[in-house]
Amino acid sequence: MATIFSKIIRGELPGDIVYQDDLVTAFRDINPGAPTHILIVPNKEIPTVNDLTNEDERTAGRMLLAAQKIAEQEGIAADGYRLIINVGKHGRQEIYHVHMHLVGGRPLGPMLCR
Ligand code: DGP
Repeated sequence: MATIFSKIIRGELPGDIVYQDDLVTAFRDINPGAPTHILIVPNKEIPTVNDLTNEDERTAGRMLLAAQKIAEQEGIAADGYRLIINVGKHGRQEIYHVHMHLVGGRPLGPMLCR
């Protein structure tokens, strides 16, 4: 079964896509936690960071380079932003298709609630 994110990537479900290349796609989060909240997702379905292999090295690197480009595109690069990847149960990962959150557009609070 394809993930929701695969369906957005393939255009089978609506998504506000802001960036796409041969390895990754980025679209706005449906439930934004900041003025800019974008998900950067490998085009290949990989459930969690734990499932990455050496073959995915270029894809993993591309996620960061896409984040850099999108932050520039969104006008938030100079002020800064946060990149987050949730992994598994303790990481409160909801969608089991690797994704990196790019959040910014305002000063963000502390990284973790203690
Ligand atoms: P995580 O907890 O890291 O797995 O975050 C999943 C994020 O995915 C969450 O912030 C909400 C977002 N999301 C869930 N379903 C959809 C959807 O159908 N479309 C979009 N654009 N985002 C979604």
